[in-house]
Amino acid sequence: MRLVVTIPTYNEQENIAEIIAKVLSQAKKMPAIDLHVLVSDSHSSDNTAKIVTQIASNNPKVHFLDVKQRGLGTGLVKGHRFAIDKLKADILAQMDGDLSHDPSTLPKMVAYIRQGYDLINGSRLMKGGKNLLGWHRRLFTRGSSLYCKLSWGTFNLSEYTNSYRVFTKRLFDRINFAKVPWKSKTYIIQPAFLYASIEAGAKIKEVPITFEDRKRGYSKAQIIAYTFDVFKFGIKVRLQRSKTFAKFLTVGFSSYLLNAITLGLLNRGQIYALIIFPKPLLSLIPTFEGAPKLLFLTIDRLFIASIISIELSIIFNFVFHENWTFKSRSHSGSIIVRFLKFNLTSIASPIIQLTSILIFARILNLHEQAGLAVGVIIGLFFNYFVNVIWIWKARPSQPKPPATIEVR
Ligand SMILES: Nc1nc2c(ncn2[C@@H]2O[C@H](COP(=O)(O)OP(=O)(O)O)[C@@H](O)[C@H]2O)c(=O)[nH]1
Ligand SMILES: [Mg+2]
Repeated sequence: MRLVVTIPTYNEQENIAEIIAKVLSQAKKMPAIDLHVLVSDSHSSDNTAKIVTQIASNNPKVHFLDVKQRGLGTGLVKGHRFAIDKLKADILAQMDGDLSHDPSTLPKMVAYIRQGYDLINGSRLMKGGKNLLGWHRRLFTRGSSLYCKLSWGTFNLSEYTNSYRVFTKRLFDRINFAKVPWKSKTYIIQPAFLYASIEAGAKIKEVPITFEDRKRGYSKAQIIAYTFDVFKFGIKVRLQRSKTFAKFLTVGFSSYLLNAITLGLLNRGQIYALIIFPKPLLSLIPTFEGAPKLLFLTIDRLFIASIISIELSIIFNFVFHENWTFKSRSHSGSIIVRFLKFNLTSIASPIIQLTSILIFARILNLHEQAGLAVGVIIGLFFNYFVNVIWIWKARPSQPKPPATIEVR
């Protein structure tokens, strides 16, 4: 059985020789496996190509492919394609070329493939896993994993944005790449490939891994653009998966606008930066400095304005969910009870929003509107799940009519 480990590279001249040697040294732990390494390079401007072709010319187990264009997705997808078509791989693996992934985990991952799994996902977030990056990168990893979990509805997977994976040729051939944004310049291929594997019905196993920060060279990750792509991808998945969620998002977004406009008018007399009134509508309520304090809360204009605008958006949400979003779901019991339940579950969302507004404004010294926007997104997912589980439940499924017999 042939295993090809694809290492995508862009300017890894300081690391590439060492990682190739370390991967090859795993061969003795996998006697039944014919281990090859493929470096899939995006036309590096440093000496990566030169170093690898040199190694490859002395070692038939090492291969080099120049995919010409930039992009991690391009490097990975074209690399795996080459591994299947030209190198006749049965098992495909991928790991970073900067020694962040430890090759000594490979034999364990391959063993799971041989037990019948289709995809082994290296996870920094499960028990035993470690992520040794700086705090903002750790925040990205955790945040995007939580977001993917919620937006895809995949609660059995812990990690989404890591690249260390092993999978079968059979799985790769079943993936519909028309639906995978693999030509993107960000690393969206990582969650997107995982999602495509789930869609293809893959049997997935996660194994804990330690992610070391690179010691040499530089990171090519563009975290802001990547975050944006992860967000977009989650929305796309949801829209595909459920029209109800699309309606829920529309109502949520409209109620966010209502919330933001109300907050702006009450607190500043503005809609975002647009000045509407010379004074805030709540100008009689003092701002932070002159406001009364209650335990750890300051009852100032921002606080009162937030409460009013949030409450207004709850009512707006309920009216639209009742009559539009969840119209076709079960409406058993009285509307009053549903409204009370909705208010009760809605408490979590404003608490999340208020906490977010206050953290942004008071601790991070950022604009309260940014805090509201972040709070709304987190609150939204929370609310959706509580709504469909508790308030507007699925209708009990109708027994299927017996299959009709075709008469010619
Ligand atoms: N083929 C290819 N590989 C890339 C590209 N960008 C990054 N990589 C590789 O992807 C792996 C992870 O990239 P890195 O910059 O370390 O990102 P980080 O680990 O998320 O900070 C490394 O092996 C990079 O050389 C690219 O445009 N093309
Ligand atoms: Mg790296």
